[in-house]
Order: sequence, then C-alpha cells, then structure tokens
Amino acid sequence: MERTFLMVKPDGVQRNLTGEIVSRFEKKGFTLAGAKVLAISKDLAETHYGEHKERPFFGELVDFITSGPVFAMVWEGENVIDEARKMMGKTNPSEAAPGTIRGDFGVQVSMNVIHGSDSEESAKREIELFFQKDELVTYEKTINKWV
Ligand code: DAT
Ligand code: MG
Repeated sequence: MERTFLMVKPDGVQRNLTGEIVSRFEKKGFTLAGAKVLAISKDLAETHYGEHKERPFFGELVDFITSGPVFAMVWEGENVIDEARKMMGKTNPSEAAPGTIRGDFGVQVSMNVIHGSDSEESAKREIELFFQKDELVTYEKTINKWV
C-alpha cells in the first residue's frame, strides 16, 4: 500500500489547525501509520528541502520550518501521494482552490500550512528522514473495504 509524508508546518501548529488537518485525511479514508510533534533542526530542514537550496527563498524557508514545532505524519492508502497533494491544493494559497487545505487556511506562499511529498521517491526519502521503522505501524481497518 502506498505511503506519503505529510507535515503540518509551524504556522498550522500555531494556528491550531493540526486536528482539522488530521481529520480531513481520516475522513477521506486514509490510514495514519505514524505521527509525532517535533522541532526540526537546521540540518534536517536543509536536507529535507535540499532540492530548493539554490532558490532565493531557501534561507527564509529553512528559518520558517525551524521556527516552531511541526506535526509530522505518515499516511497510507491507495494513491495517497497524489490524493494528498490534491487535498493540500496549490503551493501558493492564493492559487489554491477553496476546499483544499491551503485554499481554506493559507494566505502567503511562505506560510502555506502543510507539506506533502510530491512523488514516490520523495515520499520514501522523507519518511526515512523523519521516522524510524519502529515508529510506523501497519494495520488493517475494517472500514478499508468501504473506501
Ligand atoms: P510544495 O510545498 O507545494 O511542494 P515546493 O516544493 O515548490 O512546493 O516549495 C517548497 C516550499 O517552499 C513551499 O511549500 C513554500 C516555499 N516556497 C515555494 N515557492 C516560494 C516562493 N516563491 N517564495 C517563498 N516561499 C516559497
Ligand atoms: Mg515540494
């Protein structure tokens, strides 16, 4: 079963949106395989966002993601990587459709509430970066046959 890495960013945690965001993925029918609150170190931030290190906003991005605790999660389900990206909405909240997480709660591109892996490769890399194997569980929910 496919897994993705999702993370409520510091703005989402500070604004008490963690429960709302978890709830959306639960109600959609995905299965939570692991979750934790953590403060991201500068090293971890720079590794996680390594693909953006030449971009002009890289410094701002690392400062922001380390500015307060985040809520890191691994979600499981059919096509969960693409489905979660759809539920998050476009990177810039001003372009994200209403009904998406960024469209409903975000205002600025630099504080866009949630991170989600964008491919199978990034999901694998990000899950391994943030979680130990024994922090993730696999289990069957009887509801799975209905969604
Ligand atoms: P996404 O988070 O949708 O995968 P991304 O990988 O292109 O988007 O960028 C990573 C994060 O960097 C994004 O969530 C917010 C920040 N960011 C992207 N473009 C930006 C910009 N033009 N100015 C400031 N921050 C930006
Ligand atoms: Mg990205």
